[in-house]
Parts: sequence; C-alpha cells; structure tokens
Amino acid sequence: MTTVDMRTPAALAEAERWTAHNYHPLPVVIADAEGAWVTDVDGRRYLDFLAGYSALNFGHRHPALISAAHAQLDRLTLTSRAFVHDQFAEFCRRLAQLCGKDLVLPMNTGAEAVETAIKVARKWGYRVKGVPAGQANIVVAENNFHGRTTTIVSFSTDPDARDDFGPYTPGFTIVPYGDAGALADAVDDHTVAVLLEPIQGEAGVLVPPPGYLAAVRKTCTERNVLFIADEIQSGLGRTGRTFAIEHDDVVPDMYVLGKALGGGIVPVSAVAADADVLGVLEPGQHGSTFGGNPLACAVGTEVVKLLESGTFQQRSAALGEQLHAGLSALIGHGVMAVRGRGLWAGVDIDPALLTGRQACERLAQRGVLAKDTHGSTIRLAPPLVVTEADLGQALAAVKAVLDEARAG
Ligand code: IF1
Repeated sequence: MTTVDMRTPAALAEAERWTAHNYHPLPVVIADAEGAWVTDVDGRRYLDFLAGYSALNFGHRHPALISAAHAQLDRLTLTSRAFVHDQFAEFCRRLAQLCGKDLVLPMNTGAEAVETAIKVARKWGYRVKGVPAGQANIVVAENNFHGRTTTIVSFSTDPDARDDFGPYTPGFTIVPYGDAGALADAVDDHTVAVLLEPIQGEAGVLVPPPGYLAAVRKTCTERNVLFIADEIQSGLGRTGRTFAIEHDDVVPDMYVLGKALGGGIVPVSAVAADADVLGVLEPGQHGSTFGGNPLACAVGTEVVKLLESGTFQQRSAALGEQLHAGLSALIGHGVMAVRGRGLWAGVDIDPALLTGRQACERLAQRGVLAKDTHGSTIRLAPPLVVTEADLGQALAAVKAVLDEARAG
C-alpha cells in the first residue's frame, strides 16, 4: 500500500508551525463555504461530508442563521448570567418544548453539557434518590465518546483519548454497548444515571440492536436511575428524526445537546430535563461565563425554528435512503460493512485496500472531505442541505477510490 502524497499548502505549514499537534488534519486549507460545499485557498471546491462532526447540519452559513447572528452582533453579544437578556427566554422555551422537557440549562461546548449532566445526575442522586454522599456511580458504554475533559476521559476506553491524563475521576462503570443485560447487571443502589450515545459516533456510527434503548429505558425506570442521552452528534436531524433516540420510541430523562445547536456559527450546548431533575440546582451551584449568551441564544432560537418545521429531519431520512443504498451497493467491492441512519454512515473499508486515513486523502483528491474514525472506518455525514446530485457525486468518488485501490 502506498500513502498518497498530498501537496501541503504553505498556509498549512504555517499553521502547523504555531499550533500544538493535537490534530493531523488533511492538507486542505479552507477559505470559503456555503451549504454543503467548501472552497480552499487555491479555489478548489469540495463537498463537505464531515460537516464539522455534525455541527453543520444546516450547512455552511445558512442564511437564516447568519442573518440572526448579524442582527444580534449589532445589538448585544454578552451579559453573563448575572443579568437576563431579551434573547434568553425564547431560546430556552423553544428548546425545552422541542425536547418535551420542563427546563434547559444552556452551556457552550458538548463536553460542558456532558459535565453538566454528570453533576446534575450526581446531585439528583444525593438530594432526591438518597444515595450516600460521594457514592454515586454512572454507567457508561465501552467505546463511548462524550468529550475531552479529564472527568470524561476518565471513563473513555480509547487509549489515545485517555492515556497520561490521570489521576482519573472515579464513579463510572463501563459496560459493553448494546448489551442490555450487562447494563442492568451493572446498575446498583448507588447508580444515579446511565449515559449513552443513542448511536455511537466516534466508535464508527454504531447503531445499537433493536430493543436495546427501550430495555435501557425500562431498567432506568424500574431502578430509579436517570437515562441521559448524549445527542450531541446524533441529534438535531442527523438521523432523520429530531433525536436519534426517537427511532426506538424512547424518551430519556436528560437530553445532552451541542454541535448543530449553534448552527455552525457559535458554540451552543444545553441539557434539557424536567424540573424534578434540573430543579436540584440552586443559584451559585453551576454556571459558565458564556453559557446562554445573547448571540448564542439568537442563533440557537433560529436553529430550533428550523427544526420545528421537520423539513431537515425529512430530508435526512429521504436522502439517507440514497446514501445508504449507494454505500451498500459497494459491499463486496472494497466495502466490508455500512452502518448508520439518515444522512450519517460509518463505512468499514477493506483494511487490505486502504486505511481510513488513506481513503480520506484520496477522497479529498476527488473533491470530497471526510474523516476516518478508527482503522479503516470512515464516517460520512454531509450537511442536511446536501442535494441528490451532491450525494451522487460523493458516492461516485467513494466508488472510484475503492476501484483504484482494488486495481492496485
Ligand atoms: C475532537 C466525533 C470525536 C461528541 C459526542 C460529546 C462531544 C462530542 C457524542 C463533545 C464531540 C467531536 C470532538 C472532536 C471530534 C469530534 C468527535 F465523535 F464527533 F468524531 F472526537 F470523537 N458527545 N465530538 O461527538 O463535544 O466538547 O467537542 O463540543 O475532540 O476531536 P465538544
């Protein structure tokens, strides 16, 4: 196998000179973008099939979102939560109603929202469930990805994400993903919550077995344990529903949201839950400088309005059929397996042909940007504004990369 030599633009070399090397980006320097397309510094255009790891569900620079941001930039950008501002109530109301919950707690990044959910679950455990102080545990799944803070990586099973960042936060039990029995067995009297991605993103877009999420819901209800759904990557239209967990007709106790909630413009995240859960927090017990800021709320409100129509969810479901049909046709022709829902797919490429990285390098040369997860698995997740023609073009590029590799 040969690694495809990619020309490294001068701009990339300059960026790498001045930054820590905590990423290994493809040698593509993007200068402009609209919808599902980006343009690099040399004027080359690419289809964006990563979409900011699903932070760009509405496409690059969606007009309604950019307009809301521009209007707010000219009025008010930050107050802190020491005061209220005129964008706050509508954002919180609309998001709470989208989730079917009483309350939301706005934060900024996904990891902050996950940390918020962990803290709220623990406090609920002590104050409501009656778990002895300091004894709360939370059940999580192998191959999870919930963010990069030291507490969150404490329960990661990915050495790259976890190693050398100890000492680790205690109070987490790791079980196999998709095994409802193992999860039920792991729940004890001190368990305050189960934290799961309804579909595991970084693990390779792993859809759990039918009935798994419903069984977890049943266990949580029977054992008085909070079901926390991390929908930061799977939610907000990505899988063809507002939330991925809806495919299983399951309602969690807490939704953890982020990425696309900020419209690809500003970091916006949140936890949504009923008052009996989020009500455990009193003034001074949690917060953030930028959480719920006016610019974030103005953009977030427009994002929720886009989701209220249901059109993005319908597009994802309809075009997802085309995406998955096209990818499944490649099984046996360089593709080993395809997973996912809606406009979200994990594609296992034959490791004898290409690594995921090599496949993404070659896709970039054919005008499609994507990102490998692990090994020879790539993730395909275009903005939900992608067209049928765009999808056809991307699928043709995937086929061409595999045909070229198979031809040796
Ligand atoms: C990176 C991928 C990684 C997430 C879920 C919480 C967070 C994420 C389900 C934290 C963030 C990002 C982080 C970014 C690459 C990407 C990612 F899964 F999407 F591909 F890393 F695994 N829950 N995922 O997916 O949200 O704090 O980043 O806003 O760290 O390299 P964040």
